Amino acid sequence: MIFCNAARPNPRCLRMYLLEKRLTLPIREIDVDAGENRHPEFIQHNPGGQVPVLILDDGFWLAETGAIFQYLKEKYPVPSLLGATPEERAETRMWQRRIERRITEPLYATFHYGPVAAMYRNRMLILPECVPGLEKLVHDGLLWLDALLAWRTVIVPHRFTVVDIVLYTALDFGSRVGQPCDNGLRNLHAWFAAMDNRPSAPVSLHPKAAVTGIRY
Ligand SMILES: N[C@@H](CCC(=O)N[C@@H](CS)C(=O)NCC(=O)O)C(=O)O
Repeated sequence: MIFCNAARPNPRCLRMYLLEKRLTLPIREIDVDAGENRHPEFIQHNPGGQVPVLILDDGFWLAETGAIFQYLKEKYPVPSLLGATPEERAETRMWQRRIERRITEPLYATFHYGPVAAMYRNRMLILPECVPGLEKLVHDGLLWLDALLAWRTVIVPHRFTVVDIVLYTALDFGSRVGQPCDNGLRNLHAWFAAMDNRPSAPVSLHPKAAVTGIRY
């Protein structure tokens, strides 16, 4: 297996997952700034044109963090950051989808359509006019989550899961690219501080983070 890595938040999410699972994989660095992930040889294997990708031993390119988490959980079941039973895994997937739909996907789209629109214009459809609405969506999602976190310390009740990693890496990134969390969201900030204290949080940062100051 080879992990196609980059200085970006979704690859960081996979790095943190691997650290929590105590797994080490050979790494191939992809230069996303230079558009290496959009070259024909990359696209031919991964039409989504994005990172991370896991190149499996049979040569298949597996993209999408959710699919990669699932695959690695099946290969290396313990510790399971998805759940120990079919019910727990389904519950984790349910929360992951909610967090992606309400928070992380609009947060990343705000980044693509805003500060880096010029770099991404020839890669994807850029809709700058959507930024104000997307920002409202993210805020609404965070408000919703803040209320839920009054009753628990992790997103999926009673279990630290991959969903905490998905949200933490997105919000940490957002904090440095013009999307800080509202200070009034106290439960969310307490949850974030606990995530930030996990040993995997600093170790999962890409070496480029020390140069750019961006948390990816
Ligand atoms: N849904 C995908 C999202 C992956 C994604 O957004 N990757 C970004 C980096 S965080 C990327 O490759 N951006 C560069 C590009 O689109 O050219 C996943 O979960 O893996």
